[in-house]
Amino acid sequence: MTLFPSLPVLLLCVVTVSWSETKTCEDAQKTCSVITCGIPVTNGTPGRDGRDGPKGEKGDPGNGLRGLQGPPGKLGPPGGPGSPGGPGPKGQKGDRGDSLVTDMKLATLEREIRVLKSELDRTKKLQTFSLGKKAGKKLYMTNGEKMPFPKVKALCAELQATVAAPRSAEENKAIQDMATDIAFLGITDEVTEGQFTYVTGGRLTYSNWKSDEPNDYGTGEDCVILLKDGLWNDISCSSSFLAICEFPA
Ligand SMILES: [Ca+2]
Ligand SMILES: [Ca+2]
Repeated sequence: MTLFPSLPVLLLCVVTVSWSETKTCEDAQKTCSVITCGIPVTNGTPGRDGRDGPKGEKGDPGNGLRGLQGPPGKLGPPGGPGSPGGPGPKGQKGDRGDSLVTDMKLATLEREIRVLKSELDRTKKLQTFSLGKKAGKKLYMTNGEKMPFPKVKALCAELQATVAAPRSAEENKAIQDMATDIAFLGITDEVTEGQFTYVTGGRLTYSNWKSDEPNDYGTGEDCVILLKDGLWNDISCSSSFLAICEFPA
């Protein structure tokens, strides 16, 4: 009884399908609630493409040729100041600064050099003299030259010596022994006539005048010579006689 009322619908549905094969199953289902659409028909048009799947993992680097190196990039911003470097190596010792002590030492050296130079100069001049005669603490030397008394004084002064002036018989004998000729003595009365003194100053402590001398003969005689016999005579200072100098020994 239940199948009967639906039979006309079923039949109608079969007829409808057979009559129009182009009818879609969907359409059939709208009208046929019982019959399934299992009847094979021609394939339909492909459906729309599905949505993109999730991103895959990064692949391994390819083995192809590397591209050409691109141009250098823009200059980057200047970096910040670096940390301070370590201490450098120790420098060489500098010159000595100008100090008062250095200046004083330099002045002392210069003074000593001047003294040495003077001593050397004096030694050279002494070498021109013949070997002198020593009496007590005095050394008498001569260069064998004859000259006026002013020149004798100057020569001895240049040698830092004085004109020979005996203050005792011993010294008088020493000068006499070395004198090769009549020589000037370092004695005059140029300051006060008749009052003989040493050129270096002071009244005579010893004299050995020849008889009748000094006589200040002629226009005047203010210098003294030692004769070959050791006696003294006053004579003109402008006359030339042997130069004998006296050095402290
Ligand atoms: Ca005189
Ligand atoms: Ca005289």
